[in-house]
Amino acid sequence: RFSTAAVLEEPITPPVQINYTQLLINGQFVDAASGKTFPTFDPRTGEEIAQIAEGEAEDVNRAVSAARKAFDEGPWPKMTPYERSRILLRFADLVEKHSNELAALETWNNGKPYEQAAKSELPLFVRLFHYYAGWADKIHGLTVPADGPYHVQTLHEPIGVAGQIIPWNFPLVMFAWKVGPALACGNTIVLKTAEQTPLTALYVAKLFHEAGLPPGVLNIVSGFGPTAGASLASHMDVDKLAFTGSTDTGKIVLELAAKSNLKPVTLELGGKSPFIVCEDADIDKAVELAHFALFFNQGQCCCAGSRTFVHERIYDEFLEKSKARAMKRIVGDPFKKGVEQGPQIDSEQFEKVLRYIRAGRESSATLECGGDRLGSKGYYIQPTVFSNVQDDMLIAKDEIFGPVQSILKYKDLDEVIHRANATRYGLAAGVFTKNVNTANTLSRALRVGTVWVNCFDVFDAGIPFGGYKMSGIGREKGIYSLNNYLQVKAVVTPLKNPAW
Ligand code: TXE
Repeated sequence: RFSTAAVLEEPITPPVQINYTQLLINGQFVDAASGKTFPTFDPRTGEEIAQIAEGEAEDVNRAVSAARKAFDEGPWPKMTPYERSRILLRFADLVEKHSNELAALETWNNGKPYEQAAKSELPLFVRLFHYYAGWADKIHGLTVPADGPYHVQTLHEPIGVAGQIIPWNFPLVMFAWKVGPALACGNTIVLKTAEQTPLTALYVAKLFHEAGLPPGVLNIVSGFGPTAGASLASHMDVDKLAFTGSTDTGKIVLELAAKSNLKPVTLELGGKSPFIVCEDADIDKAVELAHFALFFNQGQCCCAGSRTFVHERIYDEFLEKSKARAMKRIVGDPFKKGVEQGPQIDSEQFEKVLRYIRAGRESSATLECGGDRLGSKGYYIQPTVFSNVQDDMLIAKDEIFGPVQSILKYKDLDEVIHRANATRYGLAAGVFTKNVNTANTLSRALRVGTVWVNCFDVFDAGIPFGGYKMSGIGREKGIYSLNNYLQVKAVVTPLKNPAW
């Protein structure tokens, strides 16, 4: 039996109101040029919660013009870095003040547990803005020794208008990863939110203006990918594009950027991250961490530990305990205290996850628990565990993006290194061992952007994040993110001015 806290009860009324549903262009909330709107839904019920202005090409044009003007003429790039830093700090403080409402809005629109949003994601959001506010006045170039009588310096300048496209799994955290460094470097922004989760970005953008952000510096266009998103990616007046989402869409936006004005693109894409449990592991701890690595955020994490590799000698015990842990997972209304898992984001993702579960059932893998929807309303899915998973099965190769754990058996380290790397993705990996040599060997051998040793999903502001291979291009967070939003200019001057 699964622990279902409240799936079958009436949904709890969210303790927040929806105040902002229009596009935010040049510091003003405005309707879409077409007057069109689209519904946004509550994943607990599938019911509409609000109508949102639907931005399309013309709105993207308006937003880019506002951002261009704010960059070329506006006070933003001309402010001192310290003045910009203070606005970022004031904004972070305002978000902190409103974090309960924001967490409620995030849960309502996304379905993630309220406690997770309030206690982990909102504090991380605030921390990210504090972190980047700290960078704003520490960005500087170098003096470079030259082979002649020249004084050579580099200036690190903002790149201009940044287009940013974000997904729905962490709407606020993704906003912070993108907006924080871009603004710290003095850029202006047009941000397109995911069509599933437009609400919290509009709310925080309002707070940004209260904190003193000049109009046009941050513009928010809600809307769909093939219209608003594609217009932004192919816009001739956007100087840089940052995208987080699926690998397939990443390829599309990269092509649009190349075919328009060759704007540089950073991509944070999908993954199929291995979580490697070594022979010497404390099994109970490994079970808990592997469970967290996969099921966190309803399994909707690009870096989810979605291939749990377990050494053959501890496999049987690990499996029994993992199954028991999954069956105890508390699934229910994400507003209810103690709930660990809410609904999937929407019907499309819900159906996709169920399709993969069906593929797993039809393969020779063993369904240990779960395997179906939970309740009859909304997008809840039973925590699901497959054992005897083989590398060539669909569930071991594709990103499922749901609460479906695949457990695979291995014999030795060389074998697991080879199998862990035998994927088109390379975003992250988990390693669980007491042996420092094993930890070092695996950390160096795995072709991924992050290795978490005896921990998982540690997302501090300073830690860079991004993928090898088809998991992306570039790094976000930390010092590495600044380079995405800066141009480097070399200035060369003779040491002695020629005698003219
Ligand atoms: O992603 P899309 P979807 C993975 C995950 C999920 C799958 C599909 O496996 O099941 O992707 O999710 C915008 N031009 N991830 O369909 O389409 C879109 O509006 C420009 C992993 O939601 O990539 C949204 O803002 N933009 C991931 C953003 O791209 C376009 C997080 C992401 O949507 C566009 C989410 C276009 N033609 C899903 N088409 C991660 N890396 O964390 C769509 N978009």
